Amino acid sequence: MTDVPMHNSEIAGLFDELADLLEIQGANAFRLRAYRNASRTIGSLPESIAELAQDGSKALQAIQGIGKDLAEKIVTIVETGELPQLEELREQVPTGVVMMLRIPGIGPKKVAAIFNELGVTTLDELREAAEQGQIAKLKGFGAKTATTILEGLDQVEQSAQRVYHADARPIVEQIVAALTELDEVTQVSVAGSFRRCRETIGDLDVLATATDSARVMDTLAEHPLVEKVLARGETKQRVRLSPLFDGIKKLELDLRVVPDESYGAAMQYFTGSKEHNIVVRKRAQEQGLKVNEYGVYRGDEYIAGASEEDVYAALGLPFIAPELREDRREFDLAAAGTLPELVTVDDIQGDLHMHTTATDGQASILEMAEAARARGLKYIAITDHSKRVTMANGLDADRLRAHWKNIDKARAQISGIEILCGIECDILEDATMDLPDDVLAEADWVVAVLHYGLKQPRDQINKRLLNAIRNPHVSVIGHPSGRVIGKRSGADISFPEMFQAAADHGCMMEINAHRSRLDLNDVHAAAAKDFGIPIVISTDAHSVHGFAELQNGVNQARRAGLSADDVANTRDLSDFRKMIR
Ligand code: DGT
Ligand code: CA
Ligand code: CA
Repeated sequence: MTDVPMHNSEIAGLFDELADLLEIQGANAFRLRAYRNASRTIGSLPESIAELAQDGSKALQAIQGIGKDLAEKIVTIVETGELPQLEELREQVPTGVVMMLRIPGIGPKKVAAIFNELGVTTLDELREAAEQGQIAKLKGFGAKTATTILEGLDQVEQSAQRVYHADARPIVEQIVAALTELDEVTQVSVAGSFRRCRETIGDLDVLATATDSARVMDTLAEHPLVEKVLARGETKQRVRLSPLFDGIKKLELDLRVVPDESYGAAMQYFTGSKEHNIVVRKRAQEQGLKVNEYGVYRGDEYIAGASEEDVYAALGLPFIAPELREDRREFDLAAAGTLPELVTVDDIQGDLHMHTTATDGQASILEMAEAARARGLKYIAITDHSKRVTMANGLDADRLRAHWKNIDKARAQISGIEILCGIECDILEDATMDLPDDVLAEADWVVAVLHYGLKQPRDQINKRLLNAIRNPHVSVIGHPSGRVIGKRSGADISFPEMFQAAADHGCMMEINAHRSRLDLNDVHAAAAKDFGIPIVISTDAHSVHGFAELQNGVNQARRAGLSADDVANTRDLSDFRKMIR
């Protein structure tokens, strides 16, 4: 058994959990902030904290924001896999109570009141208490809070079960790599929703072909990321993985070892989606064929199954990219011979949404540009926040103009990458822009966004978006819905109206690539393409590591059926500039 060091994200998750638990217990804000900042720092560091910790707590203290106390805690975590203080808190505060923190609009103080005064310890009990009017009666709560809780509960219960695709990726990659190394293994692949690149993953599905299936299953069972074997058969195993981030989400993984001649059929079957497979099976039946996870058959005769291409070909279909397999329009496109060649991350030449230390980013203009260039990008737009976002030290007109001067200076200091002077400008609640038109007119690139008042009625949301779209200085609508996956639903938008206006006025639409946003989503991005609106995939990077999010946005674009041509920032800068109105 190899010793895989703890992921930074796992360690970060423990500090988040610590802060949550302490907050419910009413700990002072200063301590909480220290733990939350530590979590953020650790989560965004490129080097392995676990490896640094092997040199002792002194090495860790060299990291900005990590003091003696934190450093010692990290060493304990890395050496023992746990933190005694956290174990104690977990015993004092039930998991169900911690989960209440995820209900939008319900902070730790309210959670503490629910726990201490009503003795409510699970989400089910909370629902009951809200439905029976006990919540509304609590001091400082009222009927409105009870409603907020009931609405939020549905969301929390769903999201608690699912993990962001990008969070699952490093985990499943390690496991696949460990299995691939075995001599007895010939092929390993991930199937299921992970392969289809859904924005969240319920569980992982891994397929392998091997000369010795017991050896494959033993290896998985002993993998450091596997916490428990839940079930094991001759060729099938289900395991629970170590907690990912917050001690709540534990991914489970199904491993299936299949014969060579069934590998393609199994990949096809277990990649899904269920809805896609139903159509595939119906198609087979219409041709007098049968398709299952073992192969394609005519009567008892095996026709195909070794590769997915063979399986689709046997049914008279071209290969359909996994991202498109949702029974949306993939079969129509296949029939018409117009399945798109999907955009890839290598097609992307520019990143048009990012932050620097001028507002809430962690790196300077030049550092961001260097990091972008190192990733092969040819141009970026620096888009710091406008003044309404006081929390992020948003820029007013004077500071913005000074910032743009600094961008000009940075431009002169770096070659091989172009930097556009941009701004992420809030569309205010009253539907005006946060900065005057004469300022916006000076920008190379304006990302207009909703941050506040997301819960306004549809009419007002529409008015805000349409005003922004009609503003000739606005280049793109950033994260249009404002949702945070599993945590906050987006604004109530009339998408057809918004897209029609964007198409009429030459305003682009963003797919924000951050794992928790992915906004536009797949369905809406496909609709935007139908309107002929150029899509921009941008990372919204807040540090030099943020560029890695690009893959998530590209995944979402692929699920929307976008080709490189549909994505504006696949063009070189001169062609891209021509597309900015
Ligand atoms: P998830 O895990 O909720 O994110 O979504 P999936 O799509 O990975 O679903 P999962 O893990 O339940 O099953 C993996 C694939 O196996 C699924 O996409 C299609 C296939 N599959 C599973 N159960 C059925 C079934 O009852 N009928 C059909 N046709 N296919 C199934
Ligand atoms: Ca799955
Ligand atoms: Ca599964």
